[in-house]
Amino acid sequence: MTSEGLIMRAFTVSLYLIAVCSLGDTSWLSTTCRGEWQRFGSHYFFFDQTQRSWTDSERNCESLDGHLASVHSTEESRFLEELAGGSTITWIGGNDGGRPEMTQPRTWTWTDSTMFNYHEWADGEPNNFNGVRESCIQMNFGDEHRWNDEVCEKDFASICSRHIRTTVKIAC
Ligand SMILES: [Ca+2]
Repeated sequence: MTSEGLIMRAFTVSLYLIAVCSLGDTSWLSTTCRGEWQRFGSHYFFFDQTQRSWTDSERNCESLDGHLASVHSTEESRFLEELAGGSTITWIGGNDGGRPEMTQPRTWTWTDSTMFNYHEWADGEPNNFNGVRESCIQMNFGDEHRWNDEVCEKDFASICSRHIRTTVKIAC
């Protein structure tokens, strides 16, 4: 190859690298474009092993055109349990708003705005353990793999969901 050819080749490679780098952090592409979204009913679900706080997990799901998963039946819960590998403690979208009061009753909501019409708390939960505010819900907790209220700032895996009719920003 001539020196001019080498220069052109280097120029082309540089342009390619600039194009790739200009996309920013593309690590999420591998998690959203490989068919890892699994359908149950009217939603697709995606298990993300990355350890994040509950708030960062919700933000991550929103960046994927969804929310943290809401759960509305035993069947759906078992599906999500299997998706999460059976025993990985995992954030889902339930929270009590982070209000400072510790007393009952606590009002739980889902980040996807669906009704909080189902729950499967582990024995003794939710409990604001040791008097610490635990405003966020995780699944696969304890021997029976049920729900626990936990401190939202702690890092765990998460499950995102999006409605099957949601138009995603990035086509894969
Ligand atoms: Ca708890």
